[in-house]
Amino acid sequence: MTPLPLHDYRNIVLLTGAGVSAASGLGTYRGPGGLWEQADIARIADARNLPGTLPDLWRLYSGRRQKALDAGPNTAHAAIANLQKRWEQDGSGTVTLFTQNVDGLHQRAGSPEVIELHGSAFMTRCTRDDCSLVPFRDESAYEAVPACPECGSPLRPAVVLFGETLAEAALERAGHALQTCDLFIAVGTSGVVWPAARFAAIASHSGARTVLVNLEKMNPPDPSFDEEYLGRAEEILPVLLDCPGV
Ligand code: BJW
Ligand code: ZN
Repeated sequence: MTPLPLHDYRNIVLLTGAGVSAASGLGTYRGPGGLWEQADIARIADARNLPGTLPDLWRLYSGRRQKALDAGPNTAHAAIANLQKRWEQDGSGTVTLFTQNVDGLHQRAGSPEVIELHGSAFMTRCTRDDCSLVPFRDESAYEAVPACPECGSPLRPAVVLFGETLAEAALERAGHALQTCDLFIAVGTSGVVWPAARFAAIASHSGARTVLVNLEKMNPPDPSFDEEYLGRAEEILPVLLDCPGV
């Protein structure tokens, strides 16, 4: 395997999923041992079951906060951060990083900008959409559903559940970045969750070279990818992104 000819490209877009954090000890969602295998998780992850699922949602996220805090970024996160910083310094073009992960590990690896499509496990917000409470950074583990200090409604983790729309700003950023990129790299994602599942198709339609780095082939296959590197992101990315020392 040789590094990608990164200097041939001006605008690079990266999309990451749970597979980039696998080497940090955080489980993926799907596949053997994945979070999805746990009983009831599909019900908890669906916004249509709120507010009844809030106690379970907090139990789940209190545990996931602790696991993510105990974990550290791996060489996949480091290689991406390294690329972003190199590009920032020499003005070669743009590198825009979108992640579906909520674990904060890209930030802890030093990525200067991370667009969190599915929110953050470390942000808490009010369940009442018109409440004045500003979502806040929160590492707490809760044993009972906490109440909003502004309006008394229940609080919830600021993550995007099934049936909820992604933040408008993130979607706009994605629309622009995907239409103007000339290299698109998806890493560690099963590619089944929308709207991120469509990113490769949009980038390909815009004329970008599209690359998948994943442990296994997508199922069903996504014909939008020009090439695939099958294996561990933490081993492949330092080579592909040409930062072997990370
Ligand atoms: C490695 C590795 C290593 C391992 N190296 N690789 C029908 C058709 C189309 C769309 C829909 C539909 N019905 C409903 C929808 C919409 C729905 C959706 O997509 N559903 C599909 C499942 C069908 N999407 C939504 O609801 C989204 N909102 C939306 O679309 O709004 C508009 C709308 C609303 C309503 C109806 C229609 C439209 C919101 C999606 C929110 C997703 N939220 C979650 C978190 C839930 C809470 C929680 O538990 O945290 O986000 S779900 C979960 O999946 C999480 C992830 O970010 C997301 C993506 O998973 P990811 O990252 O791809 O992980 P995995 O585990 O799936 O894959 C990991 C991969 O890594 C594997 O392939 C491994 O092989 C690999 N790997 N180790 C490299 N070392
Ligand atoms: Zn409130």
